[in-house]
Amino acid sequence: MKLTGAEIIWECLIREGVDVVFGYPGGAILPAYDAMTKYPQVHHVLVRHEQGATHMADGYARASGKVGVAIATSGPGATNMVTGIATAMMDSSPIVCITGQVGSKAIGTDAFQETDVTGVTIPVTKHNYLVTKPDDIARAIREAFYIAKSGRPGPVLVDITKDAQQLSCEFDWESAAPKLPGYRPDLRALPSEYQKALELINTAKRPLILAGQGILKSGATAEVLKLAQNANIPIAVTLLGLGVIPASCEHNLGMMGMHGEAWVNEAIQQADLLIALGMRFDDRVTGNLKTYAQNAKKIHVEIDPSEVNKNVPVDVALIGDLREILEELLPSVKKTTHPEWWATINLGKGDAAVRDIQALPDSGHLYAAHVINDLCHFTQTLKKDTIVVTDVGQHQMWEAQYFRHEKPRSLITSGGLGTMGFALPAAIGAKFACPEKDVWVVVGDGGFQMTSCELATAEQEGIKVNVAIINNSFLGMVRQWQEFFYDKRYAATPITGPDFVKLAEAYRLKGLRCNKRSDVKSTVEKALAAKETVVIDFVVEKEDTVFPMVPAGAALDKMIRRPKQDVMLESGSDKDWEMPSSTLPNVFAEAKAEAVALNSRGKKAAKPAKPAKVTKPAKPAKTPARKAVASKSAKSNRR
Ligand SMILES: Cc1cc2nc3c(=O)[nH]c(=O)nc-3n(C[C@H](O)[C@H](O)[C@H](O)COP(=O)(O)OP(=O)(O)OC[C@H]3O[C@@H](n4cnc5c(N)ncnc54)[C@H](O)[C@@H]3O)c2cc1C
Ligand SMILES: Cc1ncc(C[n+]2csc(CCOP(=O)(O)OP(=O)(O)O)c2C)c(N)n1
Ligand SMILES: [Mg+2]
Repeated sequence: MKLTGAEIIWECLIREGVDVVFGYPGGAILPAYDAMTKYPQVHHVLVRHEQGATHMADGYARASGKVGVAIATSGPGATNMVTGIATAMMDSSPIVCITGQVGSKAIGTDAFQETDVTGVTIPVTKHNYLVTKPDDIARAIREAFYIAKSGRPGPVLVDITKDAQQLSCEFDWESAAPKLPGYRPDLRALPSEYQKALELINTAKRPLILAGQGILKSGATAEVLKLAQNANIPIAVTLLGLGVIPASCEHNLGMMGMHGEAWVNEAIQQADLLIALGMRFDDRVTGNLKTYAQNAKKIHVEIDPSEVNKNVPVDVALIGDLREILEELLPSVKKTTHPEWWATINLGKGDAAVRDIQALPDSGHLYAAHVINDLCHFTQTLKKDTIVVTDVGQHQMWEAQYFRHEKPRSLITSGGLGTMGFALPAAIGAKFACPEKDVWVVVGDGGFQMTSCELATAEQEGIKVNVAIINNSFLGMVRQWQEFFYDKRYAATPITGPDFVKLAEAYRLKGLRCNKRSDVKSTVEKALAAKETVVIDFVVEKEDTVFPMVPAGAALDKMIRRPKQDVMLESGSDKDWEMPSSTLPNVFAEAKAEAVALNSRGKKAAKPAKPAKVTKPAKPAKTPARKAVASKSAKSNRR
């Protein structure tokens, strides 16, 4: 059958099972848009910025497990996609981006809207193609889908010149099957490594599973739980592993890493065996590599050989698909109980385990943790199948700490690139993937302003997502680093914004505001009852801090904990909040000295200094004082 290149694009997408694409038109992609009118079975979502298209495709992919598709024109359209492509790359999300390119004869002439987008995206794509002939379009698209979803998933870009879209050729789907002799996504682990792994698992006294996003990609939740149950092994999860192992699973200790649970990081440092399953030892997870889990042997089960021995040297590497590897291992794993190891871990929880913020008396102030804890509680008691999509910052970490994810794909967040502006468009993509689910956006007042234009996309499409803005009038996570490591000089972190309620209304959507904990429930109920997208401005305490925290470069168990006498939670006064140095645990000073030394000079950490004197900050413009709130019973809310 003879078709134009533009028609072949849509024929291929349909055969790949695509029913929705996210895009924005322009000159070099116009033939493809024109041909689109003949293919009503593919729904096109007109975004407001091409970055939004890539995040929507990414959110769609993460929510559904299928490949998400984004389309844009050449030049600025294509370069606007780069952040979304890099975001997908870092978190192994399968998306295919199709871009128009100037005519093949004009390539290299600095033609109007010409950018070498395959050149630009080499480091942030799993693979990319420049297609200059209609005959090559079908194979490029078929290979793009195959590469995006096989092995370790990732983004693939197909850049198609305008003349390749306009010219015609014979279209034969069958003969355009992928031909990729050098691509080996189906690696198999060596039998000798299985033996070594079994020996370590069956003889370990203090084993710990590190559960990552690879479990989700492999669909291996059941196998991981079986391993944990058979040998009674505790599990620590990464940020991207949240939900992959249910929060209520008795073996699940919680999140590891920079803002993970203190007892989880302590368990990692005390373990004699780490079994890393589909996680890549990110620096947010390991802290200082020189001091990381020094007493532990390490087994790494990983599909991408380039991840093995990259950050953490391991004793055994099982390279291949996690589920297949665990199916092979499980029958030979001995039943054990490890009672002493569990007793040590439970001891480590200590008072930090007591953090039922719901039980705290209402002081009249609203904390982000309240909002997220209550949101989790209300959506779960309503038995709503909910997906939460977070942006990047403090609210992201509070969501990870206080929302209890029970199901895989119930949390979507930008982990590796940490892309502010991700949440709203990714949530729109997730809603297209799962229209039957409630989709909540948890976003900071800073990040929301980066891509809030996509509210118009939600309105035009008539789809509903619920947006919870955690509005602290600060670029909160950066402010927190300034608080700890830059003597509270809040340079460029106080941030204003529009009236978010009026903004929502301007988009013909619903806007709500909540600044009291007692109003959270009714606000959530109102949001759920509305048919349209709802934007809620949760006005929270401005200078709250995410505890615990491992300063960048510090050892994993050198965590900054909420001080025992937390002035913010316990004082009755209304004065500016200041952390008195006398109340700082020594570990704060040690960790801070270590981090500052590593950060500023790239040298070894200096000897732990005396607790640093924390000076009172100059008051930034428009940043009202941190209020002292809550009663003595707030002591139990330590992390
Ligand atoms: C502000 C901020 C703070 C953060 N703080 C923390 C923190 O405190 N704790 C934390 O954990 N993270 C934190 N992160 C996230 C962190 O940066 C990483 O994104 C995250 O730790 C990566 O998790 P992962 O290794 O499980 O997932 P990924 O990065 O997705 O890695 C998954 C691994 O699984 C492998 N894989 C994929 N498919 C398969 C398969 N079929 N079989 C076997 N292997 C497979 C992949 O090759 C990859 O190596 C933070 C991020 C931000 C933005
Ligand atoms: C695109 C982008 N720019 C800058 C950053 C650096 N950064 C990380 S968190 C953060 C602050 C986020 O502020 P906000 O969205 O208000 O969330 P909060 O931390 O206050 O919850 C910044 C600027 C980033 N991650 N992404
Ligand atoms: Mg903020």
